[in-house]
Amino acid sequence: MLPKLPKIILVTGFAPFGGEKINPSWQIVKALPDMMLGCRVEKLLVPTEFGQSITVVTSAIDKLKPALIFCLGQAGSRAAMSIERIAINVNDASIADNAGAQPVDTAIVEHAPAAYFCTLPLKAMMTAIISAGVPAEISNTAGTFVCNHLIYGVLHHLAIHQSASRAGFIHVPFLESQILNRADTAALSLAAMVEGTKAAIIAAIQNHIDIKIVGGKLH
Ligand code: PCA
Repeated sequence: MLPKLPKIILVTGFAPFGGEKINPSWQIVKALPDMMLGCRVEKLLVPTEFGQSITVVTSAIDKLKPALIFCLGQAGSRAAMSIERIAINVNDASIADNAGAQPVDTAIVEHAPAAYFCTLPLKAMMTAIISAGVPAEISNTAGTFVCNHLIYGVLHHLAIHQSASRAGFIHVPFLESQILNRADTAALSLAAMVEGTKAAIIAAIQNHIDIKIVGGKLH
């Protein structure tokens, strides 16, 4: 019997923050095709805000019931597309979010696990991105700002609802247009990051029935 492919894939990107005019994550998401390997690609713009980001994405998950969830965010200090391995139960913001909130050393969810592993096939995605000619790496920290907050909230939501959906996070470098006045900072083109993201999504769909990474939680 042929494996049943996921029908809906949710891909999210963030609004600009920290004084930037654009956020490459949403530019990439907007440029993705609407169908990939027979799956419908749902695209969602997420506010760069503690709390609200989780509400917006978990509401979409409840409505759409996507089999695979890819959250993207900007990490301006990075030179490669970074596939996150883990989300930790900590908010520790060094700048305010877009609603003015700046939580320091707080839990994302009180009395919840210290961390969750992302449940997408990290290595297959990394290999696929590199094969598309785009730099990629596995990252062992998504930071402690809104990106880590969102993916922790998503993985916690899936865990408490015993959902079979799988979720992960890709941090992306700046776009070239964002580094014009800081030439020593890394950047990638939009075209490259769209190709890299497409390759990662295709790899995850193809691995959907044979995921090597075992999702779990750390206490
Ligand atoms: N990057 C931030 C939040 C929104 C985004 O695109 C982060 O890395 O936490």
